[in-house]
Amino acid sequence: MGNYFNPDIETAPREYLRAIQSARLIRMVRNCYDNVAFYKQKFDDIGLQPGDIKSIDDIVKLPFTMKQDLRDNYPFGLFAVPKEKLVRIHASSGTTGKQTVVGYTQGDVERWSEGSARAIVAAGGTKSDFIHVSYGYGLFTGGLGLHYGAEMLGATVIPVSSGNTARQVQILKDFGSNILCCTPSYAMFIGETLREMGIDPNTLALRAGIFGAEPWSENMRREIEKSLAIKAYDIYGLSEIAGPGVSYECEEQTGLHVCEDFFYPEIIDPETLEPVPDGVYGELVFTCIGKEALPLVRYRTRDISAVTHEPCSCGRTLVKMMKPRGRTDDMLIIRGVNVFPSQVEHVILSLGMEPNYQIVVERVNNLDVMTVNIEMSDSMFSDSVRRIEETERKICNALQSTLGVSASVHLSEPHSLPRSEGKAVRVIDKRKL
Ligand code: DLL
Repeated sequence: MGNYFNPDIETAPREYLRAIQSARLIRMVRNCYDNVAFYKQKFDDIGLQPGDIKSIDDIVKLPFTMKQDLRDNYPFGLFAVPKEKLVRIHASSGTTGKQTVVGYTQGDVERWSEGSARAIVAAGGTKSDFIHVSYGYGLFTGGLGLHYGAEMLGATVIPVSSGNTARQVQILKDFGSNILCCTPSYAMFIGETLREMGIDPNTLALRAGIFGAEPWSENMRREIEKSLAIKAYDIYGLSEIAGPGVSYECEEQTGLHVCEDFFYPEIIDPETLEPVPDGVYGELVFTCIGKEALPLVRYRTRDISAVTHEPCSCGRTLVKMMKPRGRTDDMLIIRGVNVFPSQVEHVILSLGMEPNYQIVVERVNNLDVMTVNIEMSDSMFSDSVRRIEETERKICNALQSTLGVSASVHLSEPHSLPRSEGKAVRVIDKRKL
C-alpha cells in the first residue's frame, strides 16, 4: 500500500466512482447542449436530448469528437464558457494541420493539477521533494502541468524547462533535485550528458523520474533507470483532455491509473467504433466529465491502449490503461505491411542497442524502402568492420521476422543522430514531404 494524494477518490469503491461519473456526465452533457453550438447540432442530428443521459452507462449513446472538429472550430469554437471564465490557454502544435487550442477555467486548472499531483505522489514524491521540471514551458502543457501539480502537492518546483542540458545536470547536482520530469528521450539525453560530464548518478539525490508525452518501451525504461540510477514512472495525457496527469503509474507499474473522476476512458475498435472488453487493445477515447471550458465528448485520441479493472497492489481502484503502444496515425504502411515505430524500437533495444535511432522511409522506383539508422555505443564503434556488419545483419533479420517486411539497417557513429529535448522525432517519412 502506497501513499495517495487523494485517497477518497484514488481508493474509492467502484460504485462510489460510478455515482460521481454519472452525476458529472449528466451535468456535462447539459453544459455541452446549452453552451456549445457544435454539440447542440450533433445531439439534435441524432435526436438525442440531454435528458436521455441518465447514468455513465448511457455514454455509448453520445457521438464521438475528432481532432478535426477542434480544427474546424479553431480557435475557440468548442469552448463552453465566456472569456471572463477562462484563466489559461494552451495549444498543441501537431505535425500536420492547424494547431489545436484548448482553454481552462480556474476549476479546470485545479482538477488538471490534481492529476499531476496524484502522479507525483504515486511516483513516491512528497512535500519535501525538489521536483525538477524539464518539460517545455509555454503553450505545450508538459511544463506548466507538472509545475502546478508539484505546487498543489506542496513540493518545491524547479522550473528548468527543456534545453541547455549541461545546465540541467548542474542543477540536478547542485540543487539536489529528487524527481525529474521530462520526456523519456530527453531523460536518456540527460543521462548521457551526466556520463560525459563524469558524474556518477549514484551521487545525486535523484530518486525517480516522471516521463511521458511520447511512447516508450520497457527496455527504454530499463536504460533510463540504469543511466540515471532512479526508478522511472510513466505519465500520460493530452492537451485536448487536459495535459499530463490524465493517467499515471504507481509502484506496481503494470498500467497507468486513469483519473476517471475527471476523464472517463473507453477503448473502442477503431473500425467498428464499438467498445471492446477489458484487456483488448483498441483506440482510447476520453470524455471530459470534469471540465468546464472545453468539455469534449468521447474524444478519439488515436492512441492505442487497453484498460483493466483488475485490482492493483497499490490499493488504487482507479482503472488502469496499458502503456500506449503508439497511435493509429503513427502507423507506417511499408509495401502494404503495417509497421508501428514502437515495434522497431522493441527489436532494437532487445538486441542490446541504445535507444538512439531514426526510421527513414522513402519511395525508390515506386517501392517503399525503410532504413533504420541506429547509433553505436562507443565500445561497439571500436569493433572491427566485420563485427559491425554482423550486428547490422542480426538486427535486419530480427526486424524482418518481427515486422514481416524487410528494412535496411545502418549503424552510425556515436553522437551522429540528433538528440531530443522534447518529443523525439523517430520517423522521417520522405514519401509525405
Ligand atoms: O504530450 C501532454 C503530456 C505532457 C503528457 C507531459 C505527459 C507528460 P500533447 O502534446 O497534446 O500533450 O500530446 C499528446 O502524446 O495523444 C499521445 O500520443 C502522446 N503521449 C502523451 N503521453 C504519453 C505516454 C502531451 N506516456 C499525445 N506514452 C498523446 C505514450 C504519450 N504516448
